[in-house]
Amino acid sequence: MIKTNCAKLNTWVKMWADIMQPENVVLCDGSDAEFTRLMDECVAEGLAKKLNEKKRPNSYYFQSDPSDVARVEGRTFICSRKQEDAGPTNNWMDPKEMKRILIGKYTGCMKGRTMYVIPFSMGPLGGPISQLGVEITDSAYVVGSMKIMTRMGAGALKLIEEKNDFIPCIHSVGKPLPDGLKDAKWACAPIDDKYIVQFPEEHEIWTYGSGYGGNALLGKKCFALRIASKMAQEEGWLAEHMLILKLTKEATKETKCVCAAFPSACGKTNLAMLIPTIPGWKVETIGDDIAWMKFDEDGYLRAINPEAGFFGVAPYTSAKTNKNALDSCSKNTIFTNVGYTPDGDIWWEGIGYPCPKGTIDWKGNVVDDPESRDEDKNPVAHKNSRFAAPAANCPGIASDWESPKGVKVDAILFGGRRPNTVPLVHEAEDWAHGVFMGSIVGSEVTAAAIGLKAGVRRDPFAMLPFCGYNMGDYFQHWIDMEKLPQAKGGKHMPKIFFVNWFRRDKENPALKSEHGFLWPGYGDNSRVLAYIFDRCNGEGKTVDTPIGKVPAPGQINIEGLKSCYNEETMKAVLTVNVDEWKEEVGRIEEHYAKFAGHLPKELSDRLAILKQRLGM
Ligand code: SAT
Ligand code: MN
Repeated sequence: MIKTNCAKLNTWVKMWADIMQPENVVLCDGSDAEFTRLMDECVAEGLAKKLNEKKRPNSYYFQSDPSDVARVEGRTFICSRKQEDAGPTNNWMDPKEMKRILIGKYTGCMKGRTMYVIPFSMGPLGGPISQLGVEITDSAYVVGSMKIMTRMGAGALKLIEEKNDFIPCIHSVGKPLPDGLKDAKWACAPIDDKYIVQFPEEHEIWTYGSGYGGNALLGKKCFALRIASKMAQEEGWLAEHMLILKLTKEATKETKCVCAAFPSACGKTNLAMLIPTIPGWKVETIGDDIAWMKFDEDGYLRAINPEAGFFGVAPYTSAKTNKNALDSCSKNTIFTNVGYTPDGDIWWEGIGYPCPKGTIDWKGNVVDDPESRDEDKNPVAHKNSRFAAPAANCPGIASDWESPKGVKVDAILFGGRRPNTVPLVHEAEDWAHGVFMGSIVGSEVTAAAIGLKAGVRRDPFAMLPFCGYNMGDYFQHWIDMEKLPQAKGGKHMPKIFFVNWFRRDKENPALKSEHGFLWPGYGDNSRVLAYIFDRCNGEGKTVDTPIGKVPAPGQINIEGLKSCYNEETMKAVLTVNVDEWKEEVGRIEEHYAKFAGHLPKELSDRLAILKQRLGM
């Protein structure tokens, strides 16, 4: 059994070891040597491949079971004592009942396996916004990934010992190995037997049956979003599904920090690592997925990235779409479910060069004829294949990305993928209006998305699967932030903007070659960031519309863009069409109806203002 100077930890580990009955228990120190040793053990057991040391030093390749390739939202539960406190957007079960079920599953679940004990810190060690946790797991892959994604090991343990406290995180792949049974290449339980469970009142996480991503790396979505969002509500801070970037105007060396929330498939990682196309501006990355924000003594919101790595979607990451992300996985990286090339490197669709003949696909089959392969039906890399890469590898990482006190947040962005209705950028009139914007975030989905009807799929604050309590109460918490004593009168709240890079124009043939989008996106989004920067200084001219302030003509720099993006297209991309917004109001009312009894009055008031302005 392990022996630390944290009595609570010793007792807790002993209790779980008695239940799970592992062959042995190992306390992880987080060293580079430990990482290499564990990964090399996986290689020796046939669970992983070591990548070509010359091409991709200290990096490893895993293939998951085909049934275990993503988060499982249908098997994710918020087990608050009252169902109402989980709210209308979360699966719920009574915590006592859930614990009874899971203790049954956990009993003997680590037979024949090693129990790893992982002390970790979310955020820089000892920082005022950081939090401590300990994950128990029977997966060496999880240990290696946690080493990349969190500050893990001896340093975190020392702080846990000082505090005698931590957030308990329990994980098992749910596949005991009794009597020397040989391990599967990727151990996991069947889909109906997977459990991703949060107990928000106790600040505990219990998961079972999956080894993949957010189901198993418990620092990420389970802790840093679901549990932390609840802690943040209790303590007056924010735990958000947001990237953090730092924008510098080179002429004056002035900087602004921006946090941004987008539903999936909106290019969040690309924005976090953007390389500006306009001269005189620099974007640096602080985080690509999660932001924790707390007021400082002067009432400014400051943000940290609680993670230490990027768990990024691999396909379509290329030198063209996101060079910084590609460079981040040049070494010390774990790849899962991508292709494995004959020279011991990785490959995925959209990496920017053809698939080498003889590559092994994510299911383990040899790709004989890469050219004739149907990328949609049978991709070489699974669509949710991932790299786990240290953030420190990123050439565009900001020098202060690990600042324990965090960076001052100047602006918050919300966005979605909307082919119409929503302009390129508009600005909230005040904090409550900004919260309204966050509450109606959504993306247009096509009927092809399985099981969904076409239309706008709402994903408020991009937190739909990640809010650890009633989402209506979460809206209220956002509203209340500016009124907290820590906000010191709310004078320094960040400005809030809504962006939409995805507006289309069917009428304009010149844009057809540009996939019909009215805005070029990618690095050219720096033009919108530059406008937002100026707005944070009270500069730049705006026009009032029923939905908020949009840039006055000529305010967004379009110099050097292709000729199809001109003043004409700018007018189209910034238009606020009253009829489209009248339809949008109907959809917002439908969306808000779900939160009846928990919807803040400030939000229904804001909707009433919008209706009145639209003449409804
Ligand atoms: O698997 S993760 O939860 O880490 C990533 C995601 O699905 O958003
Ligand atoms: Mn995410």
